[in-house]
Amino acid sequence: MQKQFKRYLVTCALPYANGPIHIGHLAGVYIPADIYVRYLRLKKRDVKFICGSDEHGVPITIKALQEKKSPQEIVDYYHEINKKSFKDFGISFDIYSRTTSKIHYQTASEFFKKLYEKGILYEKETDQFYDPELKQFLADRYIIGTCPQCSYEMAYGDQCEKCGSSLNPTDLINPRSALTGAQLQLKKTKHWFLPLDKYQDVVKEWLFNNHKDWKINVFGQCKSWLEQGLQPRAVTRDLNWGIPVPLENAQGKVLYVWFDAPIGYISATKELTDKWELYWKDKETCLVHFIGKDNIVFHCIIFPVMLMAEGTYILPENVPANEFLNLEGDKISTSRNWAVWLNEYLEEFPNKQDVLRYVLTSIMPETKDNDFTWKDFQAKNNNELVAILGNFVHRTLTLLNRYFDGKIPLCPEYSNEELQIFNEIYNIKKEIENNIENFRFREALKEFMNIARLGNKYINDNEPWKTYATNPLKTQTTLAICAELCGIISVLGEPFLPFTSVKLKQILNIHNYEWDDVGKKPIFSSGHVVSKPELLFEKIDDSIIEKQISKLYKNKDAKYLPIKDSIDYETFEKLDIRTATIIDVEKVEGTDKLLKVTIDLGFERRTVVSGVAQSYKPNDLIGKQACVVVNLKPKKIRGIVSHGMILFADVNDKYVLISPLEQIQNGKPIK
Ligand code: B3M
Ligand code: ZN
Repeated sequence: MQKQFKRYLVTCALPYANGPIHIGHLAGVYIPADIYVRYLRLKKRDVKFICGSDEHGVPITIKALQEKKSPQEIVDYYHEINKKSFKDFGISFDIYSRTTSKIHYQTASEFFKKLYEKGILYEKETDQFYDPELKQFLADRYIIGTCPQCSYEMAYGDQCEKCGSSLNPTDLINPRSALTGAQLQLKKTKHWFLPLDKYQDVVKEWLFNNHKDWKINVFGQCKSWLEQGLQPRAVTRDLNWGIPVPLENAQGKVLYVWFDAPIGYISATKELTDKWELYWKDKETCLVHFIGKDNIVFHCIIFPVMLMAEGTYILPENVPANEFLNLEGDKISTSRNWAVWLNEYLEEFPNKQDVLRYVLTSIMPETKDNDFTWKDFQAKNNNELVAILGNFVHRTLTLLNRYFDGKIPLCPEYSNEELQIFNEIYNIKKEIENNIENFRFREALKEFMNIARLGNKYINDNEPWKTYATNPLKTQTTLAICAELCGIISVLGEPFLPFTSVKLKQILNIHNYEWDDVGKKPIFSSGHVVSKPELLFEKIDDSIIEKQISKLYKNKDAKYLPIKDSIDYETFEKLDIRTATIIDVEKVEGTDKLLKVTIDLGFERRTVVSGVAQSYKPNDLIGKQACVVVNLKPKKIRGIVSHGMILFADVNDKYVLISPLEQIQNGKPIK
C-alpha cells in the first residue's frame, strides 16, 4: 500500500492553447489523471486537481502569424474550446485556469524575482540569430540551414532530423528563418540563466534516493540527462509575447515559456483555494504531475530545481508520464490533421464519452507507445462494453423485472458457495486499488471488467430463467447476488466510466453507498426496487467506423489524399506542360493569396495568376524555372486573364514550386 498523505495535489500538463485536445493527450495525460483523482475522492482523500491552458511560447506566436490574429485571440479561442471539451468529457479538474491570468503573471514574476534576488539566476550575453523580417530573435526550432555533418539542407537549429546530430544554430551553414526564409543575423543579447549544473548532485541524490520507484521510462530519461551533466539554461527569451521579465534593464524580454508554465500549477492552486500553501509547501502533501514523455525533463529536473532554489516548496512524489499514442499506425500530428479531436468526437458520438474513455484506458501507452485504430474502438465497444458489461447488467435487470417486478428479493442467508463470489469481488477491488495507486490503469480496468465477467459466468452457471419454475428460492438468490454485482459495478466503475456509473446508479436507485463499503456491507436492503433496464451501451456498426476512417484520410495532407479516378494515356497526352522561366512577379492588389506572374516560354511570354502569395514573396520566384500547363483555357481572375498554370506541390497549404533539377531551355515539353 502506498504511503498515505494528508492531502494530494494532482496536476496535468497545461496544453498549449493553440489547438484542440486530441486522443493522444487524453490517453497520455488526462484520462490517467482523472482515474487517479476520482479514485482518491472515492477513498475520501483530500485532493485538488489542477490544470489550465499554457498560453505563451513560440508555438502560440506561430499560430497567430499563420492565422493573422493576435496571440491573445488565439489563446482566448482555444482556451474556451479545451476547457469545455474537458468538462464535457468528464475530466474532473477542480480548476482549469490559464497562464495569461493576472494571478499567474504576478506569481511567475514574484518567483523569478525571488530567484534573482537570491542570486541564483545570473545574467549572460550570448549570440542569437535574429530574423530581420519578423524583427525577433528565433528559437532554435525555427532556424534551418545546412547540416555540417551530412549537408542536409533543412536541418533545424537544435537537431538534424536526417543524421540525428544535435546541433547549435551557429553550427548550421547558411542559417535562415523557417518562418520567413530570411537570412539571419547573429546578434548579441542577454538572458538570465538557471544554473542547473550547480544542482547536479542534489537532483541526483533526490532522484536516486527517493524515486527509484518511478516508472522505468521516466527514471531512465532523468538518469540519461544526469549522466550527460546538467547545463545552465536560459529562463528568458527575446519575444513580445509572454510574461515580461520583472527587472529594470529587461525591455523586450519575457520569461521562457517552460519557466512560467509549471508555475502555472501554483498560480492555479492559489486561484482555487486560499489554503494553497498547504498543498505546495506542507510535507504532508503528495504532489503528482501527470504529463507526456516529452515533458519529463521539465517536470523531473528543471521545475524541481526551480522549487529547490526557491526554497519553500515541496517536490513531486511522482511523475507517472505515459508514452505516446499513435493513430492508425502513424504518429498523431496536429499540422497534418492526423488526429481524433476531442471536440469533434463529442459532437459525432453524443453520450459516448465512456466508450472513448474505456478504449483509451485499455490501450493506454503506460510503458511503451501504442496505437489507436477505429476498428479496435468498434471491437472494444461491441465485444466488451456491450457484450460483457452491458449484457450482464441488462440480463439481471430484465429478469428482476420479469420475475419480481423490479424488487430485489432478499435472502435469509447465503450459502458458503454463494458467499465465495463476494470474496472474489473483494479481492478484485483490492487489485483495482493497488493498480490505481501504482498508476497501472490498464490493469485496473481489466480487473474492473472481471466483475462483469464473473457476473456473466455466475448467471450462466445458475440459469435463473430455468430454476424459476423448479426452485424459485434459488432464482431469488441468484438474482439478488447479480443485483449486488451490478451495484458494485456502478460504484467501482466510477473512476473509469463516470457517465455509466451515474446512469447505472440511477437505474439501480443507489444512494449513499461508498467505495469503501464494497465488501463490507450489502448495497440493497429489503424491498429495494430497481428501474426497468436501459441500454448502457449500444453496438457501433461498420458504417460509422468507415465514415471516421475516410474522414481521417480525407483530412490528412496532400501526401495522403486518396488517388483520383484513373485516366487513360490518351487523356494524359492532352495535357501540354512546358518549361518556362519566371521573369516578373507582383502581388495582386486587394488579395492576400494571389501573385501575377510573367513567364518566358522561349517562343512567347505570358501572364499567369498563382495563389501562392502566402508561400512566396515576389522576389523568391523571379529567375526560377517552372513547369507550366500551357494549354489550359485562359481564365479571368480578379480582372487578370491567366494563360495557363504554374505547378506547385501543396504541402499543408504551403506551396512549393516544382522546378527542373537543372537549368534547361524554356518551352521544352514535359512528358
Ligand atoms: N504546454 C507542453 C505540451 O503541451 C506544455 C506543457 C506545460 S505543463 C507546465 O506538451
Ligand atoms: Zn545531418
